[in-house]
Amino acid sequence: MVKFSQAIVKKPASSMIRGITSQTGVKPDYHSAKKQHQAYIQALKSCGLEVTELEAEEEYPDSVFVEDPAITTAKMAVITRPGAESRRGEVAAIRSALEDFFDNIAEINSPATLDGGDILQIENTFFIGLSQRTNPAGARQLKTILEGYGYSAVLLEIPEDMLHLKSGVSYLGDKNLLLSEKLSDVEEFQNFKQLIVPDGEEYAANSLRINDRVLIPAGYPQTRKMIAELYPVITLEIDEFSKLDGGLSCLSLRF
Ligand code: CIR
Repeated sequence: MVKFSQAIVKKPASSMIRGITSQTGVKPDYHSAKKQHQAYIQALKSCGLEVTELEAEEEYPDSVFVEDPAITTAKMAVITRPGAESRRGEVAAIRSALEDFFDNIAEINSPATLDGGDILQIENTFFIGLSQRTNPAGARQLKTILEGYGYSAVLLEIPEDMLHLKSGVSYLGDKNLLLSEKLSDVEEFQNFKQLIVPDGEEYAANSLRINDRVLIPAGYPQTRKMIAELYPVITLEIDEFSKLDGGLSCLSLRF
């Protein structure tokens, strides 16, 4: 399992109440989101990470989801071109933050689009989800970049009702793949031990292994039990971010 020592997060902006969401009639509460975000940072620290906390960017309501404008690996970082137009400008602040840590920074260029939420790293292989946000040109550009650094990359179609690949699957390490039933038939996922999240707990498929622990969202007891049999877990309240279709992985870049 890849070991992490650093994380980058960004404070939620009060404009997050206007963030993109597929859900009707829900709006996050900014004050509660700030508390949940602080607890998230504490959890990252308890996993041994040094956390760089970027200032909020009011101009970009979804900018708390720092996973989407970049991809970080042990060898280099990639600045993406987010699929949602309202999020394209998020890359500038992320780039300058990453320059403090990475000598090699590549970028995805127009007409390609790609969101970091579609990228699942399993050891030296990167699975790239083709989604509403990541187009084939984006996936191909990333594949070429990654192969240039000795990684392999595999492109996958994801179901239309899934925002990102990682909305439906997380790698827990030791060949354990936590995933939604909807992704269980994917050919490339057959060589893993599949832990399928039960009906009604699909959101918990976005859990996050960091070093020795697994962060999981609160409110999904069956998934929690399944994971707790394998790893120490940290349960986090994250519902203000789930109202914007975001999960635990979306809130940080880890490397
Ligand atoms: C969006 O629709 O772009 C945000 N509201 C949520 C992004 C979640 N990010 C992720 O899954 N990596």
